Amino acid sequence: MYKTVLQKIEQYDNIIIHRHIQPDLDALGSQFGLKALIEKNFKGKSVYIVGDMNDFTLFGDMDTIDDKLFHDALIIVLDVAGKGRVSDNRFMLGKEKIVIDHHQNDTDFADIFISDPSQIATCQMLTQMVLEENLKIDEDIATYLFSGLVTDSGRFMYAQTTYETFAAAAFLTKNGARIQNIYDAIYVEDYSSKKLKGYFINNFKRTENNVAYMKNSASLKNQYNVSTFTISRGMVNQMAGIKGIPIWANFTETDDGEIQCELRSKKVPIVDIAKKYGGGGHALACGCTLDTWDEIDLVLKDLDALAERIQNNG
Ligand SMILES: [Mn+2]
Repeated sequence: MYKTVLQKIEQYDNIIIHRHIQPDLDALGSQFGLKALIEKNFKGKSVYIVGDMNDFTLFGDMDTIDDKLFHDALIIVLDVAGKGRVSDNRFMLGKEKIVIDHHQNDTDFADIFISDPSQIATCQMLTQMVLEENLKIDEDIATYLFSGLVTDSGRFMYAQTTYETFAAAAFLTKNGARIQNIYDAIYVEDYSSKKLKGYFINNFKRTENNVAYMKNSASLKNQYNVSTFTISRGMVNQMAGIKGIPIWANFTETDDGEIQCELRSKKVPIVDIAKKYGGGGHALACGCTLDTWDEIDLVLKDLDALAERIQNNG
């Protein structure tokens, strides 16, 4: 599956690696990991990583590069398949574009699309590429790839955690992944985020059929001195794991007045509801962006109707 990717890398001198906006550790881990993999396994390649940054700075910074570099470059986009969520839109200037992604989304721009929604992380896909193609690896690469594996699997807890996930973890650990460094970064939290969790747990609401939800105004982030991302993606699972709650949703107003929706479900797929409102993602973990507060109630209505059907089917 990955042979064409390696053949393309062989053909280009300049390679630019992108991933989705608001990167999580699977986006960053796969991005830093693939850069280091190319540098270790190919000679004479210039590899760059670009995109927005947030609180995850444990691996270092992105590269600052000139527009000119894109014209004769191979573009590799990781952990996202749709144009709209790729960070640094100069990827469209590239000569050829490869997407490697594990989300359940189609691509609207890639020349080569390596897609496998059965995999829990893009970092797991890249680890399989290393194994299948016998690529050289070192402690840094193992650490980058482990970070995406452990976080996208919810610390090896989500349903899509498979034999392949543990096989990848074993292989990366054997090759020197600095697990403790990653855990130090992901298990320590600051005061304000801990307080924010308390706010969530104490204030979330339920629909008639037990869809848990929160509506957050843009000012909440100033109140707790955190980012929109911390509230939106970071807090949605404060409503997870509650008996009798099959679906939970987090609606967060951005500074631009849009509403970021994070939707989660225990068992029954909800991604079609996300898609109905222009979003996407995984079957059980997905999202969309709304223009107005009023639309939140439409999404909630759809989720509640689904929750009712779940209830009636036992
Ligand atoms: Mn991912």
